[in-house]
Amino acid sequence: MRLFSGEIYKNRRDQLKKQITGGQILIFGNNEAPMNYKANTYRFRQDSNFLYYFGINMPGLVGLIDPGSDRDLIFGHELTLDDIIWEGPVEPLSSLAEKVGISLTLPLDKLPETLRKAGVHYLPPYRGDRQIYIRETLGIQIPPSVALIRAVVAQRSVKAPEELAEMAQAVNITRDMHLAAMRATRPGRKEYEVVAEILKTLKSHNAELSYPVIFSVNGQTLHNHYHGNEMQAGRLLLNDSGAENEMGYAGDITRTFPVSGRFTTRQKEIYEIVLKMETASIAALRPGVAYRQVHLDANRILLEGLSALGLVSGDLDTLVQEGVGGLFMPHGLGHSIGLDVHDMEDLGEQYVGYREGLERSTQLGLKSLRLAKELETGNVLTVEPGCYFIPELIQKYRSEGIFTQYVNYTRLEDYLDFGGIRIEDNVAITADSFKILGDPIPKTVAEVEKIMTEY
Ligand SMILES: [Mn+2]
Repeated sequence: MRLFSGEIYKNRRDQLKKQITGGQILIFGNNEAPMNYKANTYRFRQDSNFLYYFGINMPGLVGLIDPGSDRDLIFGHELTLDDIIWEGPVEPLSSLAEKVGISLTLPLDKLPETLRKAGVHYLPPYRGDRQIYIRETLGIQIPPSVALIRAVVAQRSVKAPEELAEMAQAVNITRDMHLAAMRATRPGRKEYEVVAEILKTLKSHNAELSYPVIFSVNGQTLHNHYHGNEMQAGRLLLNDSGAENEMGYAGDITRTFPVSGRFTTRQKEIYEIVLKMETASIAALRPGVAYRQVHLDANRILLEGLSALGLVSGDLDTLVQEGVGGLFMPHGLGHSIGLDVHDMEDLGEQYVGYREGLERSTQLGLKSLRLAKELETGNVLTVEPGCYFIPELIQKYRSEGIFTQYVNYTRLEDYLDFGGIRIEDNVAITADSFKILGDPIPKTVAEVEKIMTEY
C-alpha cells in the first residue's frame, strides 16, 4: 500500500482540528460491498475523506479525530488466523496506523464507549450500511455536521504539491488509455474490442477506473455505457475514460475522433468550435475567475460557431442569456476533481461548487454546472465543453416551439445523425494562471488524424 509520509496525514488532521472546536470528529472508512452474496464483493474502494486524513486503504475502519487531544485513533480489527488463511498475512493495522502518524488502534467494538455522542461531527454517509451503523450501532441521532463539511471542503479543494503529482500521474495513465483507444479504433471493429484495449492499458499500470468507461459512436448520449456497436466509417467516436491511480487520485479525460481516422468537413467544422471552447476556457483560468462566467463564455463561442454555420441566429448576448447553448450542450463546463472524479460530491455540490449568494440556475445546461464559484490557487477542475445533436431533445424543442426565433430547425435536420463531440482536460489553478495536468494528449484535428493513421 503506497502512502504519503505520516507527517502529511498528521498535518491534515491538525489543520482540521483548528477549524472544529468542541466535539469529536468521526471519519468513516468504507466496508466491503457485497455483489451477489456477502463473500463475493465489488472492488473495494476506500472512502475518499478517510483516504485523505488516514490514508489506509482497507475495509472496516473508523478514524477518530479529537480536537481536545493530541491523540487520534483508528478503530478496526487485527487479522485473525482465519483472515490470514484466506487473505494472507497483510501488514498489521497497528503498523499501518504508525505510518500515518497514529500510535493507538482499538477494536471497532470499543468505538461506542469511546464516543462522546453529544457533540460528534460526521460527514453525510452515502452508503446504506454506514447510515444504519451510525444510527443503530453508535446511537447517533444528530445530522451530519455542516461545520465539518465546510472545513473538509475548504481543505480538500486546495491540492498540495504531492497531490498534484499524483493527479498528473493519474492523467498520464489515462493518456495511455486514450492513445491505445485511438490506435485500436478502425471501421468494422466493435466498440467493446477497443474498450478491452483501454482496460488492458489501465491494468498494465496497476490502476483502476475512476468511473465506468464511456466509449461510443453515440456520443450524443452523455453517459453512454453501451459498448456493443460496430464502428463504421463516417461516424465519430467519443471516449470519456479515466484512471484512478494507486493513491486514489482520479483522471477524467475525453477525446472525440473519427472512426475512419479522417474528419469529414462537417465533423471538422463542429470539432473546431468545441476545441476553441476548450482552449479559450482553459486560457481564461486563474485565481479569482468565476467558473460560471467561463461556462457562459464557452457557450458564447459555441453559439458564435453555430451561427456561422447557419444553425442559430440572433444577437449573441441574447442567445447566451436565453440559454440556447443548452440545446447543444446540456451539461456544465466542468467540475472539481481530486480523490473523487466529481470531487467531494458526497459532501454536497452546494458546498463544493457554489457559495452563499450564488444560486444554481434552472436553465438546461447551466443547471448541470457543478462548479460555479470563484477559483483559487490549488483547485483542480475539468474543462469539458461539448456539442451534441440529441434527436429526441431537438424534436421536443421544435414541436413545442422553443427557441424557434433563434434556431434553424430545418437546417438542423441534417445533423440528427451527427452524434456528439466532447473534449476534456484536467487543469490545476496556479498562483497566477493554470497548468494542464499530464503530458499532452492529441487534441487538434491534425494531431488526432496523425495518431490514427500512423498504424
Ligand atoms: Mn468530467
